[in-house]
Amino acid sequence: MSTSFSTTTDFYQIDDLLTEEHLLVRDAVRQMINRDVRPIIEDYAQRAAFPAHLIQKFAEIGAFGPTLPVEYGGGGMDYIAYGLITQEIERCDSGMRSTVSVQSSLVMWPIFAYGSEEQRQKYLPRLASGEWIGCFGLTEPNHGSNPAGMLTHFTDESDHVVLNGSKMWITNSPVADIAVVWAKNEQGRIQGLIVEKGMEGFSAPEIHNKWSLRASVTGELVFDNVKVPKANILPNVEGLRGPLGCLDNARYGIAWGAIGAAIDCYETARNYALERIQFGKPIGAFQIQQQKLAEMLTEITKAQLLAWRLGTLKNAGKATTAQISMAKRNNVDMALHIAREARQMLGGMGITGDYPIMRHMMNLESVITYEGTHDIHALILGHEITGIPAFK
Ligand code: TGC
Ligand code: FAD
Repeated sequence: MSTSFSTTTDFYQIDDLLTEEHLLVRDAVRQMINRDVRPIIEDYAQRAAFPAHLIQKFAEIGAFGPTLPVEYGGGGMDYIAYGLITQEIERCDSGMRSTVSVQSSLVMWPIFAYGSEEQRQKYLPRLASGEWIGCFGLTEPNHGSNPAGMLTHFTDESDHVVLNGSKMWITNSPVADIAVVWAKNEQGRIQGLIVEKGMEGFSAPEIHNKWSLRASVTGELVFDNVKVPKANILPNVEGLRGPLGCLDNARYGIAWGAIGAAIDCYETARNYALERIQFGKPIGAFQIQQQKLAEMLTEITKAQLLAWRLGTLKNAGKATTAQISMAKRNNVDMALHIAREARQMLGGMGITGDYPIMRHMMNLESVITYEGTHDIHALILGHEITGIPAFK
């Protein structure tokens, strides 16, 4: 049935492709976000403060480890459900989605996929319940896009190893109880270690003065002769494929999350365009503003289809790194473009904290940079297309 006036961002009826469980999960997250996060997030972002009390709320709705088995505290859900969770959270704030992405995809997932049974049992239930918060240390001050060049390393000292080096730009590091850290062994092979808060020589200073992800806490990880028990080394992976495997999951979640930010900007702009009167008419009556809205809805719809199809491939274990790169790259770029257009549609009001658009826009500058920059994802696709790696 056609309507003359559409208020939906489910323009292609993608909800019809979702199961009852997907819809229940999405609605539960949306409800919690609208009740507990939306009313406070702007204030936290303005003060550059991390709303730590929300960790418990995220745990209660099952946002930590939703795809992991129930026996470890996970949700036993599929990847579409995970995508819907990140979408609903990022609809409110990318920084809050970051907290969830890191805990689920970059801390719990590697412990599950690469860890020993003892490590799974020790860490996963506590991370799922929000008792512990984790962070993921791959990037270094001089090795961002090229993590293979990392300098952080450890030496073998019988029952433990000694870790030295530093990591930079680490989401959640100042508040984390554990850090999954990627470092080179004496043979120069990359391995993952679980470093715990309180280990001597380990510190996690906060990075200040961010104009982006202000409600998310970011820091460094510094290792000065830290003695890490060998039992804390992830036994089942070696090489860059360890951390890059985690990134596949987190990038997938971001591809969905960015749609949430785009929808929030689009809906804000649409509502404003219908209310704001200039030249005696709502600005939404002018063709150029209608064109902006038409393009936004089109791009959101395309991004939704990309994410949904990628989710079905992921559920079938068939999603490739290059497919994930395409979705992360496209959807974040799409969201950032919509945020900039929506900001303009609000005129001067668009730069204030009375509306969420400027916060989304600034947040998305980080999202388009972390988990592989926009350019690096183009190169991953270029490699796939030509067989020639341009980053070497
Ligand atoms: P390359 O030679 O291509 O590969 C090295 C080894 O890794 C394997 N591999 C993968 N394995 C699993 N999953 C993937 N996605 C994989 N991609 C590659 C590959 O088969 C090979 O294995 P092996 O066994 O033969 O050694 O690696 P390269 O050094 O040439 O680098 C390629 C490049 C540039 C694409 C890669 O380094 C890259 O993706 N760089 C971007 C770095 C990045 O994304 N950093 C993110 C840091 S974490 C973060 O930002 C968290 S923000 C979280 C938040 O707040 O939400
Ligand atoms: P660089 O690698 O120095 O890149 C600078 C520019 O050069 C970019 O435009 C890039 O695209 C371009 N470039 C680099 N190499 C090439 C090439 N071969 N060809 C063409 N162009 C190239 N990391 C973690 O490990 N854990 C985290 O939790 C985490 N959280 C983050 C949170 C925030 C808020 C931010 C901003 C970053 C976070 N990061 C984290 C780090 C993030 O992954 C890196 O910033 C990102 O990978 C880029 O690295 P870089 O900043 O060193 O930029």
